[in-house]
Amino acid sequence: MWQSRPTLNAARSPGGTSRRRMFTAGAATAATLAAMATVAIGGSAQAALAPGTPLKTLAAANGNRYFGSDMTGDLVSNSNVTQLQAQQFNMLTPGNEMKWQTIEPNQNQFNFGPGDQIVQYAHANGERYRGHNLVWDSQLAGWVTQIPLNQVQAAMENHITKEVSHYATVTATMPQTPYAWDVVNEPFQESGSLKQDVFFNAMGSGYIADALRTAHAADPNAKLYLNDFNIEGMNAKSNAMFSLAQSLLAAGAPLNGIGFESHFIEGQNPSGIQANMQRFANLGLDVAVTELDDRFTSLPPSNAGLQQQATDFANTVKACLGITRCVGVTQWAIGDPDSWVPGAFSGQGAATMFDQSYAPKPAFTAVQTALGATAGNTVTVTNPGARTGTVGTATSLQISATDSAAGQTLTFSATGLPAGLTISSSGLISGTPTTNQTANVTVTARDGTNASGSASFTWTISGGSTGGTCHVTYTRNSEWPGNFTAQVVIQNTGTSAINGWSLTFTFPGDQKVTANFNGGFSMSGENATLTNASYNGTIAPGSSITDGFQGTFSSNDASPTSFAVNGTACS
Ligand code: 9MR
Repeated sequence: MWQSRPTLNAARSPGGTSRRRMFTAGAATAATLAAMATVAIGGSAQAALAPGTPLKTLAAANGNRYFGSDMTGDLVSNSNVTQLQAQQFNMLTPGNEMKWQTIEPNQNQFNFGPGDQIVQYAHANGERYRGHNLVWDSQLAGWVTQIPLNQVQAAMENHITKEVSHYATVTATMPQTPYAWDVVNEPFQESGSLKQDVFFNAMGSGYIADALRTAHAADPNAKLYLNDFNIEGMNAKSNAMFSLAQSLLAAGAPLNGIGFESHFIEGQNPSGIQANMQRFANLGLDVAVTELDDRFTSLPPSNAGLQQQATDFANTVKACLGITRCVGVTQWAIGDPDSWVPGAFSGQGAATMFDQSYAPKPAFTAVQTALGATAGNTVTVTNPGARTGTVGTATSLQISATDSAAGQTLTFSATGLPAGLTISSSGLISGTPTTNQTANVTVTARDGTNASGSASFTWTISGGSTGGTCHVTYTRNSEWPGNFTAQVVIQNTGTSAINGWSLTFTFPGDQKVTANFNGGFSMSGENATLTNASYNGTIAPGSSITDGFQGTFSSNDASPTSFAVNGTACS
């Protein structure tokens, strides 16, 4: 059984428990070493690289997801570690360098150097990064708890604005903007009550919406997350997070995702991770596994224990793969030597996919298998054919599928659904379309062995406002090998409100949208469609909204020049 960890916070040293960074020789087996490339570094042979297809490649091929790791400044110059990191992972989370204690140690004195170093590492290796974190009761600068309570809101807003603006501005030394921010970290007690920290004491529960709005104003392109541990299964704490997410969305707060940290104990994964994460996804939120590890409570691990750890890792990754809106998985370390666990839980550890010598454990192979392999089963999705719908009229469609193997439970997901529609894990698409568009929908059904099948069809929605005239400004704002981000500003130059928008344009070359930071998207050849999210669909006459997206390209990076909103060409 999973045991809750009410002592996790107490066991941490907020001042920064030092992480063990020892490099011990020779823990890899002869068989493992034979299968691995050995790389000469600084004159010594180091088994630094893992065999087979890298996790990041498998994750990208599996619904365009990422596979990430954390990274700390002391590791950036350690090529033994960075080679493995860059080989396997393509999303970074700074372990400590963007926390309040580091960024603003004294009021209004900002220290961005350590965080910038992590971003530069990410950029140099073609990786994106998640900003971690803006508001947390731990690793908080001491002065925040000493100023009068009536000054805390201004201090929090100033901290968020300065930090988020710094990282949202691309410069020669700050080459890349973040994919996401953990805006509020670990707000809950195990009971599901909000922690009575300085932010709660100053502002009540409203500090969370205020923090999200402040971050959104400073960087409208970053996905904004709440992040917590022990919310992976259904329990009082995850129920509280679910209620909070619902009320924030109802209030129009710019919340885009929930991070499920996933600090597990070997053999004690909670049940129901996928169903729990799916209910958040059904709210229209992204979900992510943000800090995965699976620790042994006594060392060294037995072979049976390593097999169980492999099952734990694979099951967590499969839970993510079963959810369309699960954007990726991050392991909280690169390997066991740089894990936080031994520093926080004496005598415990071995919590990652790579051992004390950075050689892959069974968990690594199991995750590779979960990400890519099938057991030979064939899943066939029945194509419902081209469909039509009307803005404002509720609709539903049950997708059906068959599996060549008996006894498999199929989990459904979809990409490119018309705005306003969602799919349940049992394949029921339902909702009320919000905007005119021709959506290119792909429905996927996946079984317990990770075998999957898909069907694609168009869904044409009409009957909505065509929104009048519009003006679109397109700015390509960052680029790294094969990837770019761009900003689009849609201005309503007409006299009636646009209620729900679908922005269409054609790339001049081989470019693809891979993520819309504030809404949905679909691609058909070079034709791109961006659609609104729940919170940015209305554009009053004379006003505008700003959206951004990430894309890939292979050679032609020219920007599109013609745009249409809800089918009407813009100036
Ligand atoms: O990995 C971080 C470690 O180096 C620090 O000592 C520790 C202090 O609390 O924080 C670690 O990361 C935490 C993360 O920021 C939030 N979730 C729990 C992580 C492990 O404590």
